[in-house]
Amino acid sequence: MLNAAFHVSVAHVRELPRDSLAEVAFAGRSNAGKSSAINTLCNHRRLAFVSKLPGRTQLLNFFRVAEGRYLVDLPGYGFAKAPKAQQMQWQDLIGGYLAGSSHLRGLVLIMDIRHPLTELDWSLLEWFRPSGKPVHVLLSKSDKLARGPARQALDGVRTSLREAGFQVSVQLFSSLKRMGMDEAEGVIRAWLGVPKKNPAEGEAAGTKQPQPCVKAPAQGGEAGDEWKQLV
Ligand SMILES: Nc1nc2c(ncn2[C@@H]2O[C@H](COP(=O)(O)OP(=O)(O)OP(=O)(O)O)[C@@H](O)[C@H]2O)c(=O)[nH]1
Ligand SMILES: [Mg+2]
Repeated sequence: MLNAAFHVSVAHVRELPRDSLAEVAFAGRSNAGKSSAINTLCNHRRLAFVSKLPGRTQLLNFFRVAEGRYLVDLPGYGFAKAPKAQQMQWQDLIGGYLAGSSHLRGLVLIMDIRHPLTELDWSLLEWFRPSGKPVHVLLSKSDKLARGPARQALDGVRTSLREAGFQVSVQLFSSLKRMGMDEAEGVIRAWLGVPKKNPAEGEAAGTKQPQPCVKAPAQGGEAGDEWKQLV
């Protein structure tokens, strides 16, 4: 289990935490279970906002795991019902962050096990590949499939990624059943450089109350421009 506290919500890449040393981002289609995975890995019911309705996470939400070490909950992509302008803005924000953050150590890509490797997932993987940063896939909602079909889906995704030339690790995960926790936590800790028995964790978790959500400034179309400046 990771100990984390909410740190800040960010609407523009220029507002990223200044003390950051290492970040692990959670990306994936809208409703895939990103926020749920963060809550589960941090053993917290409402750290990140979860919703039955897609498009719930609209900002970059930073959760502090240790001094200068963050998990980043990204807005989901592919939420067709969102207005076009908003979709573009989210893409700019996600793309700007993923391309521009020098502290990003790795990407956790969440895919619903029943709908893995959609076109948008492939686009993200292709787009992120030149960064050379590692990707770890969580096949979420694995509780929705019986053991055999889940295993088949896992093998299928691994094979497809390998055949496409991606060196990406893949695992089964369920927030509902708390399945796959240790493996995911191990990957994230290694990327963040936060070993399991880290004395700094006590400070990050228990003693400090999560801060209230920082009100985001009115969102314009500037995130894309910020990205261009950064890349
Ligand atoms: N059965 C099952 N449902 C899950 C699991 N993880 C998430 N869900 C459900 O899926 C829905 C979406 O979960 P979220 O965690 O909000 O998804 P998200 O990827 O953060 O969504 P956006 O912020 O909209 O991009 C919610 O109704 C969750 O309860 C899981 O492991 N098993
Ligand atoms: Mg979310």
